Amino acid sequence: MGLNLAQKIIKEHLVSGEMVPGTEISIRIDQTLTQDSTGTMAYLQFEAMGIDRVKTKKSVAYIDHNMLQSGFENADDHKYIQTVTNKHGIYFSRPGNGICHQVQLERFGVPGMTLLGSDSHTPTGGGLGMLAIGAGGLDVAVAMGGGAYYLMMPKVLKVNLVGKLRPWVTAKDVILEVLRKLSVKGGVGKVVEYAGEGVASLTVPERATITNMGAELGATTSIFPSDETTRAFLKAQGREQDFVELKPDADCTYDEEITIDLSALEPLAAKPHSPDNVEEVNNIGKIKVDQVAIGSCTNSSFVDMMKVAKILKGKTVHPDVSLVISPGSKQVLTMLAENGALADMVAAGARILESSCGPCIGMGQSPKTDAVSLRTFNRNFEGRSGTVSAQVYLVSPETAAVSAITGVLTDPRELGEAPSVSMPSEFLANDNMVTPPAPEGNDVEVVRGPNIKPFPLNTELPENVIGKALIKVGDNITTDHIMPSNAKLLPFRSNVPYLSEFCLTPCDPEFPKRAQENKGGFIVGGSNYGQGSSREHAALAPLYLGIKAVLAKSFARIHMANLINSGILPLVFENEADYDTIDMMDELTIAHAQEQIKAGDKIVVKNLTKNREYVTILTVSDRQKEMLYAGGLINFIKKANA
Ligand code: MIC
Ligand code: SF4
Repeated sequence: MGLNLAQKIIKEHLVSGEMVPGTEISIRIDQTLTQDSTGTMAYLQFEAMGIDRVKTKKSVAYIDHNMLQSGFENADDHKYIQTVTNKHGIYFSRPGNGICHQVQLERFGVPGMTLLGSDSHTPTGGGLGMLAIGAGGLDVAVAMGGGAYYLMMPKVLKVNLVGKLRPWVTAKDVILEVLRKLSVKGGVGKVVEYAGEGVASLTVPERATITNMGAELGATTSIFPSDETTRAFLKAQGREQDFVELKPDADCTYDEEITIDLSALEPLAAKPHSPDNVEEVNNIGKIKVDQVAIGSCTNSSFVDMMKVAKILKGKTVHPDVSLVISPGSKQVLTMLAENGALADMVAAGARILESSCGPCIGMGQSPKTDAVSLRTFNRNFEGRSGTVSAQVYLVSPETAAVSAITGVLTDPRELGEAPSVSMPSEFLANDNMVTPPAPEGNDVEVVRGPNIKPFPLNTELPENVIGKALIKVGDNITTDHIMPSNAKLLPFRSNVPYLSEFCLTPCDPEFPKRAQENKGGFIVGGSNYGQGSSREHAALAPLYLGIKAVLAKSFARIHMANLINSGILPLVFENEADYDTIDMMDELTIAHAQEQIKAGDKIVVKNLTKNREYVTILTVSDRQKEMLYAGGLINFIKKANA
């Protein structure tokens, strides 16, 4: 029987395991990417492994998140990353060169290759036909050292695209529709593979918008075939030699399938506070808008920006709206500057930000109290904008630009004829802001400023795991709750002791203090615990606070892997109703933890306060069990090399 595209690439890269969904496999990684807010940890961990040079085909370190430089901390991190990458054979994309996913797509992505990135939106590369997966920094560090990447063999869900998008309806609306259908949990354990006659009508950046937001489905990754459209994109980037055609076998099968009729879609918006809370813009109505933010790794391509510029040309942004625009890369920004589109944006009153993540991760531009903010980004979790009371809606660049002019949420079709922008036959390809590594790294001195603190290490799993339930939270807790990131905290990504003081504070400001006073304990969570980003700080800060296990109804993929890498037990209630019987400060115990883990996947947790027993499931491989005994991946590697 034939293979679908995801299976083909996995087969080609398989190092261990059988391609049976739900069982552990490992794959060879061709390319890696890091960004600065997860990168410092990843490189500290890489250094701890004692490997001289990276062993991948290409590894790139981007500086794109942590750009405000409101103190020395960010700049310290940048210098550390610049020097450590220079030493160890990694390309360095300087601040100003653009958002990692946009630049990787433009300049480095290769169809059919595997890409592992320390950022959850790494699947953007799926728009080029890559198997591009987001992971914690430690997994990326291991991959840079030539180690395989371990994951559960995913199921493959086919999204059959039929028809063609109508004017003003965009790739963003496609992925919002998929999110509406499948929810933020609908992709867990799956690769989302796009197929069908509708694929051909979508450009590579449009495909990338769709695969980018596959992260919001909780999917392992998302992927499009590589076809003549892909060839044309690579050719326009001066990289036709990187093209290979890739498609599923004609007789392949899929584990699941849904169909999206592109021609039936309308402009959509994800309403506060979840990317799957989707409704037609028209139905939501003309709510007053205070801020419009256009950019992010989802929607900051050249064509997106050109459409925005055409909509804004000759108009003025509504007096009650602040419009900010961040073009995704130096390539995009330079092209807009050269063809005059940038002038049209500025003349209309747009505030131009540098090519970086910016407001998407709360690095500036937090809206006013109770503001309605329309964003072309991918996440609208409560508080992520930096303003807890803000109401963030996720929309297409077209809906955003039109609404910026009218001052109310507006279905862009009201503007009349849609702007026509075609893909350029040649992009401005200039990699002068990517510094190649030193040919020999031995003499390079790695610069570590005072903000760079060692990362915390766990200790071996104790015989009995004992502690209190230090916090109990509900469903869909995001990594933005567990380890908030904003302009005040992002500069401390290489300082876990400081960050830990803010761990889970959006849920309960007293949590860090309580954890410290009790010398650690347990976290109790609902379903999809840890959804969102790849930041392993959401595991490292709890580790620093002495958290030994998280009991939840279910976990998000990357966070669960990060917990295991940190030696924290991710336990799933066999009976969800047990969740209701635990209260904060209940005394919990896992007796003979190692023996229980060795014996199978059922772990009994005793609630001494309530005199109850909970059966929990620990879905881990034998390799991960060893990691848990050792107290995390680094200790496991050290033990193996001793
Ligand atoms: C995000 O969009 O949440 C981030 C910031 O890019 C994160 C990475 C991080 O926390 O540094 C992600 O998506 O993985
Ligand atoms: Fe940056 Fe936002 Fe993309 Fe994360 S989602 S990589 S913060 S632009």
